Amino acid sequence: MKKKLFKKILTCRICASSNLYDFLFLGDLPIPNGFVKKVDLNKEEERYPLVVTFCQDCNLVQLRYIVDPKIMFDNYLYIPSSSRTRIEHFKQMVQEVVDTMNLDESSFAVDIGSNDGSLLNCFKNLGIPVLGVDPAKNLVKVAELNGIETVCGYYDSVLAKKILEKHTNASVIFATNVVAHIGNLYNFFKAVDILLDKKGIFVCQFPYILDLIEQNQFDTIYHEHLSYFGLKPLLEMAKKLQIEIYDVKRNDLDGGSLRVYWKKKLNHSFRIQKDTIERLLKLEQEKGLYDKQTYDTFAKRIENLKQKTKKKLLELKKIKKTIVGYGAAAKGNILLNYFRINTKILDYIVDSTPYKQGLYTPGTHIPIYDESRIYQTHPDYILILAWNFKDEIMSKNKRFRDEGGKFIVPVPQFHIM
Ligand code: DWN
Repeated sequence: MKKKLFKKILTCRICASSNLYDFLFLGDLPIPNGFVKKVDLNKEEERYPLVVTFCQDCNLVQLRYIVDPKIMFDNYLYIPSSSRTRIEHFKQMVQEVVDTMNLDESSFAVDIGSNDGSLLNCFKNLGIPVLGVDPAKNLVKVAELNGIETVCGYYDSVLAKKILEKHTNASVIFATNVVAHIGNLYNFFKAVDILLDKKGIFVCQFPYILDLIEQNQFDTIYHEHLSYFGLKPLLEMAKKLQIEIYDVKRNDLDGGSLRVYWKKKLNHSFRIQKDTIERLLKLEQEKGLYDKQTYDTFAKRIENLKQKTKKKLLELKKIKKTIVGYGAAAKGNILLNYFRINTKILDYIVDSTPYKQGLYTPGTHIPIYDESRIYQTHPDYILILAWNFKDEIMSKNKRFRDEGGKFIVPVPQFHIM
């Protein structure tokens, strides 16, 4: 019998409550980074249910069905260095931490989910020793070629102890766009505590649920992201940990992210920013993040967005306009599958990631080319699937607009520019 590659959760990942309320079903979809080779186009792709549930006790929004991480992360095609905006963001984030912590050659920076080493490279350029941790074997090789020492594996207490056999405790640990991917949060945070120096800090950043809901960012909901965090459930979890949150900051990356700063509970060198934390909790409450009705309304808005977008794209096709996609992002693949957009609507997608070029999008089988193809075929419209980088994409393709082309941004609303 075929092994089951996903499991259903019955209780909340943070508070163990079974008081879960399912509010959104995006379909049985292939994994969002499961790009397909030409030779495999006729093979049936594995599909997994994408159901989102809301814990009515601690208010964590999370996926109902969990896909085996090995299927998603052992070989990974996404790299952060494909966007200048993201690299710039990393540089600023690292500089801020280096300055506030007075880090130098005697410090030690660790990045969990270090991918191709892009973030650690910012530390390395400042002469600060680094170590990456990532489960993707292909990307660990890339990082090592970039001169970033990287341990291949899923970060947990066992791995943290193994790292300590060879390295000192970390002055700073980063996890950007990682905690949402973690199934066993308690084990993960315990592992952070194990590796962290007693004066060190842990910085995690993830797309913020408040922005997700307000900006209709339904396409950032996919199998890789098991949790969609607000501050409240994180504070709930922190009660059971040896580390605690001392500050939080919102920023614009990925359509709106929350950066959370942690320290050991016994470390009194940082003041807990109580007012900032209280203010954000109040905002979450006011915006209805602790109320299941907010999520029901969101689900209805997404269904409307689907109908409206599909209608507008079909109208353009009816008058013989050519449309292509920009950015074979994971989120793009969710949008394409949920909206049922295939090669009848999009001729192709361009993407700057060399590993994605020559492949086809999961489920919808749209071919992926490098960005120069736009100027070979001159489409009428570009649908920006990587809408989080719309400014970067539009500014580097000024020529496309100058030549009469138009951009379509699908989120938060279908919008032609
Ligand atoms: O957490 C996650 C985030 C950070 O990255 C993941 N689980 C997976 C991944 O999600 P994504 O694929 O939706 O990420 P991005 O960074 O929004 O993807 C942008 C895509 O667009 C990349 O494939 C690169 C591409 N791109 C491009 O072709 N030209 C991007 C820019 C800015 C460009 O100019």
